[in-house]
Amino acid sequence: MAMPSMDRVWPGRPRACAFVRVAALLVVAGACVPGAAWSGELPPIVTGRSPVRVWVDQLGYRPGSRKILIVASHSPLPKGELELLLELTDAKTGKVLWNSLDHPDALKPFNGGRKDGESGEYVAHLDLSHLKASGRYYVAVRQGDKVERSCRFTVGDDLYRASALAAWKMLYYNRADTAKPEKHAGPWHHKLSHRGPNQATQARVYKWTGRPHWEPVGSEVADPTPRDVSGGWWDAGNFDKYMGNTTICHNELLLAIQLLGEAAKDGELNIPESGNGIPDVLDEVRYGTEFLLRMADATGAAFGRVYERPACPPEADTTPVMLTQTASGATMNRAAALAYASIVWQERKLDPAFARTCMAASRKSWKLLEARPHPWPASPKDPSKPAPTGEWFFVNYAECRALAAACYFRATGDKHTTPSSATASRPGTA
Ligand SMILES: [Ca+2]
Repeated sequence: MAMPSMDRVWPGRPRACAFVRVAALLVVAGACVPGAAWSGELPPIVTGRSPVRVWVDQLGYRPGSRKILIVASHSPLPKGELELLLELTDAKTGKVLWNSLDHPDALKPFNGGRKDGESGEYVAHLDLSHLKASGRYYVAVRQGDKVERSCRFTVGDDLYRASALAAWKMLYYNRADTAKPEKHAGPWHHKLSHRGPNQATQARVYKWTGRPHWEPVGSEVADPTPRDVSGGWWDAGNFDKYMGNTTICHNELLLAIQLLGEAAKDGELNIPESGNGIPDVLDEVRYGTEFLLRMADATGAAFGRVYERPACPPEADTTPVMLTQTASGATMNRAAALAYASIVWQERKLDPAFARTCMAASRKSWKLLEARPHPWPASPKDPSKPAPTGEWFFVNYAECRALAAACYFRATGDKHTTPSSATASRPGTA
């Protein structure tokens, strides 16, 4: 660490004499003098009501990356060390490694020191890019005898790994219609849900009453055929399973898997499929893929939404699971998603039979759409547009059609599997 520079001052502030600066340091440093015993107690963390807040990237910073922390206040930020001292502190030892008194240029006022129009705060950037040693740190904020601290943050090479795996594991927590044992789900464990009579394995199409997309589809059964639409991921706090949301998430996860390549490993997520020799991220996506396989009738026409009533714990709900009617938008979304899944499984060479199953289901939906061109059901007011069926939204039809066609071409190399000029000219198609 560089020695304190005594000839540098805060921007715009007259040069202070060395005595004043040293005295100020001793005053504001309070009990945190070098050599003082570390009690292990951390200062209280800043809140939105703290006079001066320091916000950090809680994911952390790589050793070689820029490290810009945000200093914010509802009042103009103090410009003198007599009023404010920021101390970079080792969170494990309590040792102060660096302070703003010695490095006043590290704090750069934002917007010329004027109030920031968007946040409504006075803001400055604290540049700690010099900090390259891996470890755990915080920034103490000292004003007079008051001391608070930022959230702790990490500097390290692999700091994004834990957060990335946590993001993937979120999908497991959102799995629908299954039990989640404590060994996989921790405090969010629960028993088998939505598997009773008329639930996920016996769902029926209901007549949509026009209610919002997070509410029950309706009260009147439109088609009494029981259908297994179990699996997939609940959308959020509501337990709907939307074709649009599922497929866009599913497809982006497949892209992530392609980009990860060999970096994706088995046993990374602590899920039921950990240890089966298949990368856990691919196992997780398959939970969605298998749901999409179920989300169609015998003709390949896909349903737009599954409604499951939310409950806590999930198994407490015993009410019927409801489907919206089949729609061309859902059908193309499904065709594209299954085609893409087939390609990724072919690339991995881990389950050729599953790859073929996905491709066959996709092509069936595609051929249905060739025979029954989009959109259906059509809007009574404008037959060129689809009628809403309570599904919420679908992924762009033309984009999905292009994705499906690209996957067919990738799989076969046959240009005749790509869209014909006749279908391409139809309304709503690419
Ligand atoms: Ca696995």
